[in-house]
Amino acid sequence: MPYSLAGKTVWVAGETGMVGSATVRRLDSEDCEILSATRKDFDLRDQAAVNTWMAKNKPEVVVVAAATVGGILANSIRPAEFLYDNLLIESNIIQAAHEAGTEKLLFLGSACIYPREAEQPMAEDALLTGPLEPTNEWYAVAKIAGIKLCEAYRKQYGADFISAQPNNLYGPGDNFDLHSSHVIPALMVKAHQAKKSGADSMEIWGTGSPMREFLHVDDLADALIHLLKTYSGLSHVNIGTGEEISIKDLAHTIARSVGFEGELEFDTSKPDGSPRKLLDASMMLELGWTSSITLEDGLKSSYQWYLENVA
Ligand code: GFB
Repeated sequence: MPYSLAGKTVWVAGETGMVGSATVRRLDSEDCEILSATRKDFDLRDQAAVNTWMAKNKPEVVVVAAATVGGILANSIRPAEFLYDNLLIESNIIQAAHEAGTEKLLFLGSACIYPREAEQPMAEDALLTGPLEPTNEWYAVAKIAGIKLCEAYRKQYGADFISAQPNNLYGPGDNFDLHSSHVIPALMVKAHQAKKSGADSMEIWGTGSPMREFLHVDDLADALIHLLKTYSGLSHVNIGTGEEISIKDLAHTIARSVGFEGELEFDTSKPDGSPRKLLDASMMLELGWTSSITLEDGLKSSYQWYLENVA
């Protein structure tokens, strides 16, 4: 049976992050009441604090969009934080939601949960069929634990807890810090700075050959609301666009849209990470959802957001 959000209290954990804020924006057009609790109110790694807030506010719907996240470099140099923070955040929220009688919970995973050598495109059942990509295995292990928590609470307690795996995200609210960002914001900053300084070249990490699938965060938010309303099952669900691009082509596209005309220099001492991670989004398609924001349009509006809010 479809689930109605009408009149429900909804808490998006991580509401100030890129995914959380997009989800809150999307929820504005639903007939529900959005509850708010941010980092200033309490630390999601503190089980007692999460329990207290949940017991008091009793959200009927919870979206777990809070996480310690970052790009390939941040994942490799901060493995303890990526594993510890994420294990605590997801465990605390899921347990507290169970105790508070939350009707529906949606946990956000990541495409890096799948094995490095998984057959492409990667379907949901590729989970735990092989070794992970080493550059982000810590984050992936935490996200796999979150998916399994939802499955376990569903099996043991009959809780309607589901999970979704989006591919590489970008959009308004992204992190543009070169040490911790993902590739799209990083290349926007690099192209922008190279253009401004009149540099001859900009640096791209790795060989440029890895393939990536990028999903605009507003598409993700729309998919999450669709899932909340239409899905109740044990399996996690992939969310992607079905389109992929090499890092080299992405770098050319970003340089063009920013207006940088110099050379691209590939620093092959930096890691490539996963060679390819295209999601099989058939389950979402069967549920009646497809993405609508093209990479070209998404890059344009994200660069505009960067110019207006960060640069
Ligand atoms: O987006 P990204 O950091 O993460 O890197 P992953 C994607 C690709 O872009 C890699 C290359 O091949 C990078 O080497 N790249 C080129 C750059 N230049 C740059 C640059 O200046 N900055 C960055 N960051 N990359 C992430 C995981 O893996 O995937 C996350 O780290 C998450 O945990 C996410 O799971 C979905 O796509 O490699």
